Amino acid sequence: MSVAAALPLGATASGYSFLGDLRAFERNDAGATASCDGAALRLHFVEDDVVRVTLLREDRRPRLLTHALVGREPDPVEVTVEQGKDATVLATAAMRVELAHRGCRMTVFDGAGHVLVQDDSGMGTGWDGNEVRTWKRIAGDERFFGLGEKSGDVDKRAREWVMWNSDTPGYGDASDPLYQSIPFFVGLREGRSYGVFLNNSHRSRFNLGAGNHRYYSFSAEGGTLDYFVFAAPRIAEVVADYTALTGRIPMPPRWALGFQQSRWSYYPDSEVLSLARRFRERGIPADVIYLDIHYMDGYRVFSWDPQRFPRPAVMLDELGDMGFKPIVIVDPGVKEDPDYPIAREGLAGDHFVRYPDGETYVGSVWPGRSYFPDFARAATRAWWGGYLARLREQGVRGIWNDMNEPAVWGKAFPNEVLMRDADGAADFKRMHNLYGHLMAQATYESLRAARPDERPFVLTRAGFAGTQRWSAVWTGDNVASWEHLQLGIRMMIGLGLSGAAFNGTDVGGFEGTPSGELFARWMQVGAFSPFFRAHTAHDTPGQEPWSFGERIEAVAADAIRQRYRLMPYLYTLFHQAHDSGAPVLRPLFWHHQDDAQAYAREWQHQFLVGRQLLVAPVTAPGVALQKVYLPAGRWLELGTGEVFEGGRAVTVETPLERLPVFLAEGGILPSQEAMQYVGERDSGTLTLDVFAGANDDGFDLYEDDGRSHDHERGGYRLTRLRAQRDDGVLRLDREVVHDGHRVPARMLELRLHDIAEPPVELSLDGTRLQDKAWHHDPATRVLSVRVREHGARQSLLARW
Ligand code: NBV
Repeated sequence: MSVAAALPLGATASGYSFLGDLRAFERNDAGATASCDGAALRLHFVEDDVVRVTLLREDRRPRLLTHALVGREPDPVEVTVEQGKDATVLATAAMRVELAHRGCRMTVFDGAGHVLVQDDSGMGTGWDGNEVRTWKRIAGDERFFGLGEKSGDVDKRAREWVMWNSDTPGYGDASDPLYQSIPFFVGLREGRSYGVFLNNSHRSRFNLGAGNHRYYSFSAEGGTLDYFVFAAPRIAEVVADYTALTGRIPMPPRWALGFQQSRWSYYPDSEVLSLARRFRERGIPADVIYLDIHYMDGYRVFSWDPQRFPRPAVMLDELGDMGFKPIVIVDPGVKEDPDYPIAREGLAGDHFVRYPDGETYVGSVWPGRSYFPDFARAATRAWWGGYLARLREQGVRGIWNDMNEPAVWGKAFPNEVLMRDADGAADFKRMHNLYGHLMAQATYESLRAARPDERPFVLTRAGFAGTQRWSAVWTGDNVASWEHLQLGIRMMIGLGLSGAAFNGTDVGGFEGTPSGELFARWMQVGAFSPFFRAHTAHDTPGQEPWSFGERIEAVAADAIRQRYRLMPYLYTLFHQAHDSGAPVLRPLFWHHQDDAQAYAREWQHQFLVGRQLLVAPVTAPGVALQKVYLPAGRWLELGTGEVFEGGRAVTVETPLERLPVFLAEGGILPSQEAMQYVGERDSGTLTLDVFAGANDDGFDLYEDDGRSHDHERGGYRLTRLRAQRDDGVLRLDREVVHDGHRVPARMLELRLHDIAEPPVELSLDGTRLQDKAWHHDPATRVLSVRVREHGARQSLLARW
């Protein structure tokens, strides 16, 4: 006997009450409200393929969260409604929602009629006190990805995940929750994807088939059950829809893609400067040096230690002259100190969070007893931002927000404390998960207001859905172990699938000390991570590229140089993330959704960087031979020029010096010469590695000035690069399709791969090229051609 038959719907012997039968149905513009026994369900289509589901309880005033959403006016969606005897169906061009009248149970179908999300027929939607929850039928093959910064496998199934921002130093694969809360996942059933975003900042729980075989569920300890279902059959579209709703990364300053060096902490100023010089003397590219908490005077935010940093502006200037962009840490805790102007001003301006009785909250953290700014208040964000602007004036180029879960000693920031946003006061049950998000907003917005022509750079440890609009994220206090190198890759994949495209790990590991081998392998991964920063704790030896002897230094420097060479490619991928929400670092299944092997645990530490680069890093010690899975198609290993047939696993040699990276057939990879720092000089040459073949996917190269917001007004150049090859003819086309940014004159170095013989004829735009303009190397099978980039269109033709 089914439970539904045994228990009358809407009544229960457990603490939960369940939504009951349909009583009334009211249609409105882009959806409808169903009044059911116990509560109402509002269904509102925000896109053809996105429906918002909101539970309106009779005994609770709905207070919908706005912080995660970009709040753009949705396009009107055409919705048809068909009321049947047992069910009512709402349909758009892309999806269908069926509401069974019995128990108001909901099923979401894609446009072709496949079930994507289905309420559990027995439980559906329910509540118990403040807790709200919904239960969905789980399919045998259902997989779950995303959920932001989470431990575990890439597939999150069979665990229960909690959203509650937590300071978790030295976390492990079983630890949860961690620093950030992104209540969004991508589901996959029978190869078709969908997504769910729970728009609720209270402590929430995602049970993805843990401890049961019947359902997955998501719940929140308070607030309104308010969630979005994305009905897009391709994972990339689900993430595009989710990021249309919660926002996408701003274009970062181009230097932020460079290598970043950190430790807790570099001081005094002479040490910081000698670190900078060391990079330049050794010729190892780097763009950023971080100052961790020791730069401050007694950990007072916005102060400088007068002994360690007597003349900060001078030091910052010198760093700037060497091409470094200094970034300082800014923690939220403000020292309770009557002689400290920030504390005094904060109290006078009512900028700190308070208990319900009005007493200012004091918790202990680095500075000792501290107050905490109320970043929900626009006035507080502006006040805080004034100090950030001063740091910028002194020569600080970016802000690193730490401890903003918020963390306090004792790990129990009180829930009764209040924040005040435009909607009124709310306690930390609601605001806790938003604290880092609002601090990042304060930071980004004030830096941008202070320098309207400059792109801010913000890094945050805590965050929520939507934080990507303001800040890059890193995965907190990881550990120098091989397990963490692997976990870090899985976390970057999860973050990327959750809108947080600009993410990375502490390369080398924060806690503990890596072996030289681990450091080298991690640097190789770092070079392909969106955010590339080496960082370590205060009680460990340095983790600079040269800290592990000559051989490791050479490997680390190579990895960094490769990063700088690939800058034109990587920068374009950041633009893709900005434009469509596509992660920079992608799981194999992002582009190979129908390939079962792309989901296999065995390959989950391989990843794609953009569509055409597949990286198969070594993530264990002593691996001289690595098995690599290559999806269907042909792949060119960049280091060796060897071509592999995909759709199978291959074995490649992996001495420490080698990171296996493969270029997909049809791919065109732009690169430039390595420099000491981003923008050190004009490159003079754009290199294109071309692996022409059966498809002509090519690449659309994006370029802009790398620092201003002109790109928002069309100030960029987009160049379409395509290659075609069949029957003894290879054709390479370059076409400028948007010309809003002037690129300095340069040469094109074309490296056509997998070419066995020299061509009998080679021409550019119909004119035969002289012999000295090209060279064929039979050993590497590369045909190199050097031509001047010229005009809006160029076409190279080779014949054999
Ligand atoms: O500011 C010191 C550290 C910092 O280096 C690290 O990256 C953060 O995640 N910070 C945590 C505070 C130390 C807590 C043990």
